[in-house]
Amino acid sequence: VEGNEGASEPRFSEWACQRSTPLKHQNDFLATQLEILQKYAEMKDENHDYSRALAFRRASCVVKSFPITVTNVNQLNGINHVGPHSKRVIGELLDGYCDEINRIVNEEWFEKMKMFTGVFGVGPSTAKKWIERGWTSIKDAQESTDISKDWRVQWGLAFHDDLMNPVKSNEAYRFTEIIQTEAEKILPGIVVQLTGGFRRGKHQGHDIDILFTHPNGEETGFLPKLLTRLEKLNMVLCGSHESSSFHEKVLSEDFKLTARGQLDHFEKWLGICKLPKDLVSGDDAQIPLSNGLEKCTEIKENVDSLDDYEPKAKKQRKCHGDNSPFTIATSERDWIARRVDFIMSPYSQYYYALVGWTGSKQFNRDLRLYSQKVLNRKLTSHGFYDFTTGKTLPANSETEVFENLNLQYQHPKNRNC
Ligand code: DGT
Ligand code: MG
Repeated sequence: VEGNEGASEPRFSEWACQRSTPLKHQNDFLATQLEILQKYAEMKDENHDYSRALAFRRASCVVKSFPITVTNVNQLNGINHVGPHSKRVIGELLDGYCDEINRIVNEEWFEKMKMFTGVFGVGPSTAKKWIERGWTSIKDAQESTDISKDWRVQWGLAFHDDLMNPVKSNEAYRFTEIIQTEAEKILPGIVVQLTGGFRRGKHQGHDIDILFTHPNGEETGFLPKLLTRLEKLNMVLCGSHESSSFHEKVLSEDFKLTARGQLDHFEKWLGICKLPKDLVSGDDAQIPLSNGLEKCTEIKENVDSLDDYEPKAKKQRKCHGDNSPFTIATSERDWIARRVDFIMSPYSQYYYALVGWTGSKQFNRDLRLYSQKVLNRKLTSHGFYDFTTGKTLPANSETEVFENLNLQYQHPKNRNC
């Protein structure tokens, strides 16, 4: 631990980015309960301040990386980020009953909020409006004619049954293999990296995040071509392409560290893909990876569902979701809908992007706050900016990102704050 060399008992750092936070740890119950309070505070928050929510998240993060099982709240005395409220809750939980959490988990409003915000494209404010309309189920939203025009919400509702089913890690790996194969055909030398929770060793997640880069800087136009190819393979349901909005200023501009994290400026495609069912349900040992791809090409194209993707379109933003969503019963199709994010990073920013897109969100928040407060530098997924010299520090590996930050390297599996 930094600043404590030679000491027999390493100090428990106040910075999560200086601690190891594995997926499996010994304080799972406490962490889960504190995250209920975080979620509830996030949903209740009318001013988009999130400081209350973040306080619970930081406390959860502490117990996740705490070296021993917490059996007595006094073990947390003097530990930063476990404030009086979190401490009281932990004490009550350890005594066997926390009235505050008990009330929250039994609150109908909270159940509905969790249900509605689970829909792709639906945030707390939309969910609140739906509750105010008296809707009590996803079906109410699906059957309404007065629904958001947002393509994500429309398609999210149409395929909610699929999307609420977590993506498994083997699915994510197999899909990445398909993408790797197709990407390599389009642009030899392209780097294809599965990121997000799966890179941190999670066994399931809500989406598949894939980061691309090209060492020779030949990536321009790649994502539209990849999407065209995936459409030919009938693997695209809907999505939206965003051009890069990066400019030098974003490296140095002031930024707000919110609970929602900070949006980056990479070229990206966010959407819903169709994954062949055998890719989803298949046993690792029995189905060779290539099968998934062959199966895809066999699926009859659904021409009604998609516009041609036009890479040369004048529009900066092309949205497959401009089409009306359709529904097909799960039993009548041989694919499952999955949320997918494709992100393209220039090679010079790649390792910062990799750290950013590997997450966790809380690990990133902490890294960025640490850069700002301790180093007076700005860290984003695009680089690491020094306010005093006005320069950015390059990184040629993930290890170098940590070195630049003067931090001990944390393996992705230990970034599960
Ligand atoms: P999941 O999918 O529920 O298992 O959880 P994660 O950890 O994969 O989270 P996800 O998919 O929302 O995002 C992956 C990581 O990428 C996460 O650490 C935050 C980061 N990220 C997501 N969207 C953005 C964005 O728009 N800008 C930036 N800078 N980072 C983002
Ligand atoms: Mg993810």
